[in-house]
Amino acid sequence: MNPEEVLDLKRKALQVRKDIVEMTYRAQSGHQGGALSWVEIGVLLFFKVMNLRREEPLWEGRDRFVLSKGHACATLYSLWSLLGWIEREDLWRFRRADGILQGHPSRRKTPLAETSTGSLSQGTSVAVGMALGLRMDGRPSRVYALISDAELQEGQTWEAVMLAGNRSLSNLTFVLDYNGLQIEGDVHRINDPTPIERKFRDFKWAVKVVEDGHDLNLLYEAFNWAKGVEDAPQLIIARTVKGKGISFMENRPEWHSKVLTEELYRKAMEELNSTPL
Ligand SMILES: Cc1ncc(C[n+]2csc(CCOP(=O)(O)OP(=O)(O)O)c2C)c(N)n1
Ligand SMILES: [Mg+2]
Repeated sequence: MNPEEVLDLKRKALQVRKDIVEMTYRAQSGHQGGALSWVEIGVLLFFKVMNLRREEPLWEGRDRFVLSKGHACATLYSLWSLLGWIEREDLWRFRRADGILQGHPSRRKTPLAETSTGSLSQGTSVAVGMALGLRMDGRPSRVYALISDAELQEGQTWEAVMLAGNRSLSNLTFVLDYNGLQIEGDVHRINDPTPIERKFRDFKWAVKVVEDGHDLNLLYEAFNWAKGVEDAPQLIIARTVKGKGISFMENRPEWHSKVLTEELYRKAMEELNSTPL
């Protein structure tokens, strides 16, 4: 990517972070930490990596995106708005019964959600099913799913991973948002999912680690690598920071989901407004 392109994506990432704060402040609820940790991954996927048509969001040939960690949907909604697929006004009805943007992506409310998610790990199986179906139909579309580290503690994840590996689903990429935290704290202390790389390789996946999951160039390299793998599904392990971008939220488990007071809302916005690009 050239430097202007990177700068443009960084600007978008900053806007997404502001939207997350604005949405969760207005709703007085929502999940900030896990939304902030996949901002760069999301911006890159939707603006650079996935084969999409801005003017035709439901184009049949599109790549599919499954937000398996559905609670982190504020990021996804902001991305849809930046693509022009929903109105900015929709964002301000986040988590309200009269809006389309529920607390977890709901296909009943909008077909932009490729599938409803929220119950952790269910998205992994849906993504595998989608990839299998697309391949059976001879379609070139790829499937990307964003998964969380706590989802590795769910049995369903491994059922999905085993099938994808056995079917050599090379049109499937999982991105692991490896922020090391779940609601109660450190995932490694609560129920350690490591060694993650070795487990996936044993299930016949190709694996790549991105040491800084907020570095757009490193992530882009990994996505390009994934597209080139011809005989296996791919896992990109992106090391991220939960709450990234807002100092008092970074690496703080309580900011998994917390009410933003007016004072903290202002503090968060001030920080974002003075973030250098
Ligand atoms: C099956 C299931 N169990 C419990 C929950 C409640 N829950 C929501 S988020 C979460 C864990 C958050 O940690 P992680 O999945 O790692 O997400 P991230 O750190 O990326 O926010 C839990 C237990 C759920 N949504 N689904
Ligand atoms: Mg986590």
